Amino acid sequence: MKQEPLLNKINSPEKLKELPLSDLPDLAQEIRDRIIDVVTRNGGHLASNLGVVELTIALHRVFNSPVDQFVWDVGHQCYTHKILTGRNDSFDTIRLKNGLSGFPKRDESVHDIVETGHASTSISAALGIIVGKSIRGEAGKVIAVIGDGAITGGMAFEALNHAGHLRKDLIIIYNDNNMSISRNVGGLSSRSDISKSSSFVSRITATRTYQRIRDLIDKGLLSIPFFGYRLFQFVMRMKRGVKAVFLKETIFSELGFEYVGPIDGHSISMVTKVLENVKKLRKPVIVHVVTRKGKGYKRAEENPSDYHGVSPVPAPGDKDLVSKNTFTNVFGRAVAGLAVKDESIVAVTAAMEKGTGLKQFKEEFPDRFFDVGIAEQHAVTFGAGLAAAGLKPVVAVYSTFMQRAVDQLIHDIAIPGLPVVIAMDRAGLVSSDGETHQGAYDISLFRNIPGITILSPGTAEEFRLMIEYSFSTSGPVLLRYPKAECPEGIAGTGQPLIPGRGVFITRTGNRTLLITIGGLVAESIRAVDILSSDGIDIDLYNLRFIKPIDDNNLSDLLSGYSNVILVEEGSRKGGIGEYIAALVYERGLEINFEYHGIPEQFLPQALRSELLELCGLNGEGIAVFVRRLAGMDLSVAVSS
Ligand SMILES: Cc1ncc(C[n+]2csc(CCOP(=O)(O)OP(=O)(O)O)c2C)c(N)n1
Repeated sequence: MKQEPLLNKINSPEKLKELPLSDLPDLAQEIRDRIIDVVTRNGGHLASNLGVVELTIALHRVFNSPVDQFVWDVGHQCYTHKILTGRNDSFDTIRLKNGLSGFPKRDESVHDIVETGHASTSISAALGIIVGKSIRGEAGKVIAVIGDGAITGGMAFEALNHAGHLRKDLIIIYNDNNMSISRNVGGLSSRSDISKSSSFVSRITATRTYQRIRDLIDKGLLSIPFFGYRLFQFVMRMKRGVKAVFLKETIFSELGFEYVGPIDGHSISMVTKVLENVKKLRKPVIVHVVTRKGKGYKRAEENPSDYHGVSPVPAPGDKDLVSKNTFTNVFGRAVAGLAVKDESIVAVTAAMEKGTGLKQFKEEFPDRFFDVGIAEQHAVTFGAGLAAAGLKPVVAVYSTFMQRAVDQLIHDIAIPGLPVVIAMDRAGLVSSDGETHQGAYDISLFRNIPGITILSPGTAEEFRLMIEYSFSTSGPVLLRYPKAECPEGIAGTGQPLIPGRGVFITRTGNRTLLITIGGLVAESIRAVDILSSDGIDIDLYNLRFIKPIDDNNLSDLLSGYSNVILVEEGSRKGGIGEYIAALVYERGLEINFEYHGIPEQFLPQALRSELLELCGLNGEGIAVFVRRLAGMDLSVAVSS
């Protein structure tokens, strides 16, 4: 008879604790199967989640969530945590519209304490919580789980430094799988096979003498159940001595942390025993856990980078998910093409080589390609340095992660006027990742910075022109484009760029004008077609430049219309529409002007097509805006 799945019995961490130790490997297998099944359908972070199944089981066995609190860095590896904290039944809705979030969400569960999505925040947040608990006299441990990728972010170092100083009993689980999305960058990352490693953490623990002593004391310690804690403390002191004598101090010890590890993160019993001892320490501690990204799913183990995040199965007709001609691909090919002719072009990414389309560039120009780790601030200022040295850097970054580097853009690039190209992918509405990943704010954050140019392509030919233009300009240029199919062959969009000016896509000489830009060019053309099939003709103008805008040219153009509607795929507040509304006011233009963008709210997860619909920014929605504003004039235009 088929046994009832163990998962059916577990709707809380308490239930998990009731399972005998011997059932845990089977439970881990059930969780893995569940994750693989759902994520291959819905999309999501596959390899990262498969790597922490045992670790998460051990964490929930040893600690008492929600009295003890977990802070997951990035939060992309929280699927087992969600399954074990009462969300297995709804797990198959993960990342879908109105479904479970792919990241921790406070309003989803009391077990999700901190909301995340961006990397390297966990230690800061966890430290704040433990300080808060101690001031309020509340019980409970705080455990930050951070990967070797996320720990490369500057914030993590800032927090480590502070945490070591405060000496609160913060526990940091350092999940070391040697991978960020691509192979990890830098001296702090290490290899699972520690004996072969040349990295910092492994180097210090890889000498034979150290290994032997460490093995001996670890085994001795862990096999004594009752005296474990006393012995553990003694061993800690000894290990410190061993390290001090043989290996100097580790960077973590230097910062004031007790350092434990590395231990096998797939051994539930080993992790459990270590955590039980660590739990009793009254000082900051780092537990170095070695895991395998993609564990248990051969394809993901062999190719963790491709399986870091997988796309959902595309809905019929969802071109954004199946198209090979995305904005990202057009960007990657064009930059690599220009770099053949111009040896001063160099490319920088902050751990998003594939996502930003720089793979081809890396393969063709390995010496001119730089992955700086999850370090957007550094990437931008590093780009400034490259430009100051006479090179032409392009820093490719997602719009949402560029939020990290506002000051670096102002202080290091814009004030000195350095020719750095910032290519912002995923600008606008972003599928499935929810609030933290929407590219809604770059226009309002950056448009007011003096001396920069911001361009947004609507088609492939326009994009190529803009990339070429960016590298030939003497100052900073930002490009913004969505994760979407990139249309090609649209009238007008191949015309040469004139600074501050756009181009007409349709011009029939009537009284209503639709202004569009970037990812909304395709949707606006659909709106024009929808209206035209009802016998309504409007003009369509593609702005091309978000900044600068040639005010005189634009106000002359606007004054030829009665009704003007602008649509933009960015925050409506502080966006291009507001800028043009001020222009209309200042110039005293007597037109009906209306603008639409992303409303002032954090948009939840859904597909880009669903989000466009929600904001009224798809073809149908834009047609509705036009009819509403220009209704009377449209009927006049039609009848005349
Ligand atoms: C600020 C920021 N930049 C980039 C990303 C994209 N990102 C998500 S997960 C990830 C890799 C994280 O690597 P690691 O912490 O080692 O976790 P793993 O997936 O290997 O378990 C990256 C770069 C992000 N979430 N936040």
